[in-house]
Amino acid sequence: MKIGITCYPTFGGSGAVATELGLQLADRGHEIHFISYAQPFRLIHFHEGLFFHEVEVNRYPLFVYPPYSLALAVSMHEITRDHGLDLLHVHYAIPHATTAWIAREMLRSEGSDVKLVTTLHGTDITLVGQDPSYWSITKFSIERSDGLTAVSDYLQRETYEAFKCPECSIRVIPNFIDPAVYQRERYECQRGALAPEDEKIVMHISNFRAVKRIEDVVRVFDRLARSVPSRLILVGDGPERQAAEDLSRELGREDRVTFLGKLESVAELLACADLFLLPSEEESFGLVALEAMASGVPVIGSSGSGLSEVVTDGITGRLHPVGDVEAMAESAVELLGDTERWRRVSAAARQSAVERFSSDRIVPMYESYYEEVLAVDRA
Ligand code: GMT
Repeated sequence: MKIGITCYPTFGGSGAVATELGLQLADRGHEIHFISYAQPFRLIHFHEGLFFHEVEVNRYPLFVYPPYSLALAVSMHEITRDHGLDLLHVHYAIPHATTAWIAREMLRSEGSDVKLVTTLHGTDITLVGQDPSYWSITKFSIERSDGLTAVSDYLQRETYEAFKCPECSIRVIPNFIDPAVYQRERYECQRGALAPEDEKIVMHISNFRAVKRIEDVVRVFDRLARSVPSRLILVGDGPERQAAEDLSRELGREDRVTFLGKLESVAELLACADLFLLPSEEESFGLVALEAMASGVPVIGSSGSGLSEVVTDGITGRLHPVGDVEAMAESAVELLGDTERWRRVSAAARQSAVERFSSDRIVPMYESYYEEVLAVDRA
């Protein structure tokens, strides 16, 4: 198949999933065209069967807000036409599903066509898409996609609920990891560079937005550090970073908390971690938790959203209600204070990640879904 993929190319789960999917599909013999304003961050090397098209946005002085969505629609239209794409697969509905719909309409007006598959990732449905300024166009665009996927049952339910579209048929295709990349034994962990030998390494990786509840990460760590010698390593950047830095100083933990900033690849770091914290308000899936699990790192996080489909409470980590930092810290102490229990949970986390979410299992689900979508007209 010839497939156009559009995603947010910057740091973030949806871009990571889209890029890994493109790479895996290219390895399986498909021709993949990435269409976006920048090279996706995990797409750094030449890869056979994979092409990147940068969208140019004209910055005419009249444009206070340069219309990226329109420039993207034009690129999608031209690339589909020039390369004979079968399908456009867009990740994160806003604005990509609307943009792809425009491109498809342009193609139809010229007597050709392309199928449109939208993957819903999270806040495009649970937060941004429900804002009155985006709700109606998000509903319109997802209803007009030829195929719709969501990364968890939770997100599928939220979409039906929020957009009242019982006629939308949403296929759940979970996120995935390459077990060979996220593998504790593969990397020689430079523990000494992160923490003294006798300290446990607690990690959090995100884009530091409010939904991640970074202050809870610091509070859980503060309680843990009272009884277990440990260090908190924070990877990423975003609007809540300053608040987290301030809080760690306020709690007198600044010498135990390290902010590493944004990093392109986290597999090597995860291989050093003893515990991963993800106490988010909501996660449609929690890809980074899956990456941690595949690296043999138990996860402590919040219950009540898609993370419950990734982490099995009591087996591969612990989940507690959002904001219950006391319970999360207690679980962290129990886990890190008992080597036997930690080994058991670490092994179960790796096993569960590989058995349920390995790319070999999930990528073919996308392939068969594409085939189903493409077959509709031919039937
Ligand atoms: O929805 C977002 O916040 C953005 C998105 C991203 O690009 O990072 O994250 C979402 O998609 C990821 C990949 O499918 C999921 O693993 C994250 O759980 C999800 N984020 C939220 O639901 C907050």
